[in-house]
Amino acid sequence: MSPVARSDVPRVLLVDPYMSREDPMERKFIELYPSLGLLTLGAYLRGQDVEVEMVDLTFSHSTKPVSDRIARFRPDILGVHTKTLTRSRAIEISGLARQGGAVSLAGGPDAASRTQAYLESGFDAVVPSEGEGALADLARAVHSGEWPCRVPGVVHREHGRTVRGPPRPFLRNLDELPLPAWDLIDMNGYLDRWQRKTGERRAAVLTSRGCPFDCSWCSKPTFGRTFRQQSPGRVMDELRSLQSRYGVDYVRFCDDVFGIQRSWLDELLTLMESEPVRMKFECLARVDLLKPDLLARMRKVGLARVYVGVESGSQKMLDLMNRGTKLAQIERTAEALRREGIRQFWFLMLGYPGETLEDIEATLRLFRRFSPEEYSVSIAVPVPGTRFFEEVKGSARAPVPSPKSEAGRILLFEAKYPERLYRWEQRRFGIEAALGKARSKLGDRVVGRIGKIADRFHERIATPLLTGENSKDA
Ligand code: B12
Ligand code: SF4
Repeated sequence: MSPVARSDVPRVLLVDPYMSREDPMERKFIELYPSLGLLTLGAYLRGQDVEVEMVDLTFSHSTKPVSDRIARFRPDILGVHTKTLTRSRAIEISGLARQGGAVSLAGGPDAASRTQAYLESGFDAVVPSEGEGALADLARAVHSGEWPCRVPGVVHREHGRTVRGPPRPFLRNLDELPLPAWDLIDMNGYLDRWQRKTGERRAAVLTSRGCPFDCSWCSKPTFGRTFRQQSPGRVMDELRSLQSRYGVDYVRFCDDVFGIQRSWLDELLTLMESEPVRMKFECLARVDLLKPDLLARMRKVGLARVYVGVESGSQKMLDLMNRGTKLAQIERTAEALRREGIRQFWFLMLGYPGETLEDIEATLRLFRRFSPEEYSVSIAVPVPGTRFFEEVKGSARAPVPSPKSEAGRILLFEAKYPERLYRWEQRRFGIEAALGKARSKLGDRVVGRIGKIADRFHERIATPLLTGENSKDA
């Protein structure tokens, strides 16, 4: 593009290409939050004298808001957040940037995993890791006409070649990041929607970046196994600000794993106990970290729901996945959550290599025993960059991303059983959940009998039919 200065300061237009109406999971779980990555990038850029605007397509039906904004704002850079689910839309938007004379830049998890593919599909550059410093430097370079050039943390295409800028170290102190620039988007649109659905004004907060654990199927392309966290005091500032500016009364802590360091969590809980920010909250946590005494304390300051990565009811499978958790810890946590009256949302996975019908049965038994209020059972998705992907890539089945594959509803590799078996097993969890809910009305005996009939149908009819095998296990 031509290096014509359009204003005194660089201009960056950020775009979230996610459209909720295309996401099957969203329709099911009604979880909508704006991208904290983009809002933090926006706030950081403002602090660096970069003019920034954002188009959030979450509630849109087309990409027209992007072309309209390019025409009006005339950005130097159009920066797109990427997830696998939104890849084709992101590529479409890079074309709009080209037409508008802006440098198209991709960042976020999908572009980090498939940097080369993004460059070959039309993006001028990719930031495959932490974005703040890289984007600010790139904006200055483009605005002053130095582009294309090597910028630390940026990969770009030049004369058909891929050129990598020098590596850029991660930000050392997350407390130095400004509060997310919530005013860049229709924050009240999200909050009003939540209020209509739940009666609460819900917002997302992030207290850390990265995760030091090493589950074999987990993709962590941007921050890898690094881990940094904000101080508890900084977290309290963000909560107070959300409450006073937007009337937020419920927060989702979006960290990969909340409260990895016990001393940090104790300090945050002490602050929450002593200060008047009274909010309900939810988080995703690991069963090995959620000790019962901790849960009781968290409940008192507002913990309402916990997402638990249970994954499997078979210790063999947990070990194969390198989860680092024990069945006993899952049981202890599920019991403690129930005792404290905290809702539990279980993540479960089917089809991981090595899993037999016996292992699936063990997962179903565990599910039956605790009847979590909410759950999601996905068919394992091999994401590039993970050990799981490496293990099954020779038998990959559907490389094209689609909402269904992303949401773990179709089988993407040659697993032990046919896809139809896993789809049926997913339904069995649905039946089990419905029976769990009906227990209070129908009573234990009736529910137990229906459960037995369903089990018999599964064993004698469904399994042989769907696997083509007669024995219970292979
Ligand atoms: C919180 C969260 C959510 C929240 C909020 C989503 C949202 N609006 O962003 C909820 C629960 C709604 C959610 C939903 C989904 N999520 Co989610 N989610 C996360 C989680 C745990 C944290 C995201 C986050 O805030 N990170 C912290 C910020 C600071 O990091 P960041 O977003 O990556 O941004 C930094 C860099 O990547 C970079 N960057 C990002 N964008 C850009 C753009 C430019 C131009 C530049 C230069 C840099 C840049 O700079 C940022 C700051 O340093 C991540 C896991 C993770 N650790 O990232 C999964 C994750 C992003 N989600 C994932 C998925 C699959 C989904 C869903 C598609 C699930 C589904 N429905 O099937 C939906 C999509 C919904 C949506 N709105 O996009 C995957 C994406 C994998 C992939 N390759 O696509 C992840 C990586 C989890 C995983 N390991 O599988 N999610
Ligand atoms: S699944 Fe969760 S605990 Fe495991 S590595 Fe990924 S983010 Fe960390």
